[in-house]
Amino acid sequence: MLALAAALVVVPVTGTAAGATAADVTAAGATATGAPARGDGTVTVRVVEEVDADGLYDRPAEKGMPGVRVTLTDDHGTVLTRTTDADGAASFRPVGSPLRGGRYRVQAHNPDLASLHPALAGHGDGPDVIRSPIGFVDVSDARDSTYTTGFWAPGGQRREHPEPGPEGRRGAPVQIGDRVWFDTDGDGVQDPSEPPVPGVRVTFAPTSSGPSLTTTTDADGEYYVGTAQGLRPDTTYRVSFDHRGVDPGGLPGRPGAADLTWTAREAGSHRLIDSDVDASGGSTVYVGDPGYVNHTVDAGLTKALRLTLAKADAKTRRPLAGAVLGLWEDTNGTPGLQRHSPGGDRLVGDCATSSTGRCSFGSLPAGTYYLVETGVPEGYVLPSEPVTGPYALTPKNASRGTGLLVRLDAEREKPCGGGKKCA
Ligand SMILES: [Ca+2]
Ligand SMILES: [Ca+2]
Ligand SMILES: [Ca+2]
Ligand SMILES: [Ca+2]
Repeated sequence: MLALAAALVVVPVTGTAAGATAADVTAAGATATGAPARGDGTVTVRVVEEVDADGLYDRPAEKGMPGVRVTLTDDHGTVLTRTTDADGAASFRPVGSPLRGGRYRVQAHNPDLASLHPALAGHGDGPDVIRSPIGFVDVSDARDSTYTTGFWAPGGQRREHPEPGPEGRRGAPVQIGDRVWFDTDGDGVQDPSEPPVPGVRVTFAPTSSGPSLTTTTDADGEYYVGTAQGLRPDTTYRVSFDHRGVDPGGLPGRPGAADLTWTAREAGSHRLIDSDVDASGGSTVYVGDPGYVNHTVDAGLTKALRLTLAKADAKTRRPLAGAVLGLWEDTNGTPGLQRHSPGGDRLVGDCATSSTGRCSFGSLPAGTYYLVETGVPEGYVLPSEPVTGPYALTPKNASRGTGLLVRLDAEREKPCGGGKKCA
């Protein structure tokens, strides 16, 4: 039965990826010069039961956790699943599997949500440093990678002589993390090949009173703030991310520093791999009881998008100045534009066309937008349906030059009988 449990399980998500064979992988890996690429190395995931909450796997006192489900996911959403062995280890060899790309997302799934928390993450890169239950590995070019993660029971409820309840947990440390990344495709999700962003300042300011705590994301884009840094349990913090110290030169597409913006918030259904910050890089986080560990507070940077509107006279095609439009972002999860408040979509702002007939909205995250005409120049009429859209903005269609260009026509007022204007 153990052999069966540890067997490779392929969960097909896309037909092409799941249908691929070892031969396909080899063919795709061949380089233009004919020299074969070296393929992926091995990913080893170790899952340990933390005891002393120091962020390190301390053998032999701390044991590996057998029977934990571990998954490896590629950019296409193809997933390989394994179960940890008696030592708490699971090993993946992506070569010959449907996985593609060399950079993968690792997840160890909590086997006992009722009593286990993610273990506190340690700092640094050593193989015995415990990291978040979800993370990222690069095994391209035959690099091997060992990823150590774990779980713990604050207060030792699962140990031989437990001190259950608040007494046992008093003084247990707390920790919040964990990642800033570059959302290349602007979808708000941490895809396996999207790179981390080091150098982002993260500040925790209590909403009541007390000092602020500041840290900076490391080479893996990760940050952790915990008891050792002064984080307090049962406290609400305003968390702000500041990307002004980031060198954007190494990011995909080499965006200018002014082109960086925060990506869509709370996209998808998976809090461990979404972005949690609003347009200004802020989020509110409640730190719970002693022992509380939350590694889901992430922030995605992306290249700012632009929408440009070009307004012209319907008949003469001449650019028209003085038209006023509002831009709305579809943020409420309900298809279509809802302008009521509360619960409606978000008004981004207004713009008025200049003598070129154009006006632009910049610094936009990827998403779905609507335009609403609210004013027309003298001699023109508002259209009977002032809302146009939806316009889907993506890094592909809206990151260069004018961004997504929307052309709208304006109709002149119809003269009433006898060549006079209607009253
Ligand atoms: Ca430890
Ligand atoms: Ca993404
Ligand atoms: Ca998150
Ligand atoms: Ca909506």
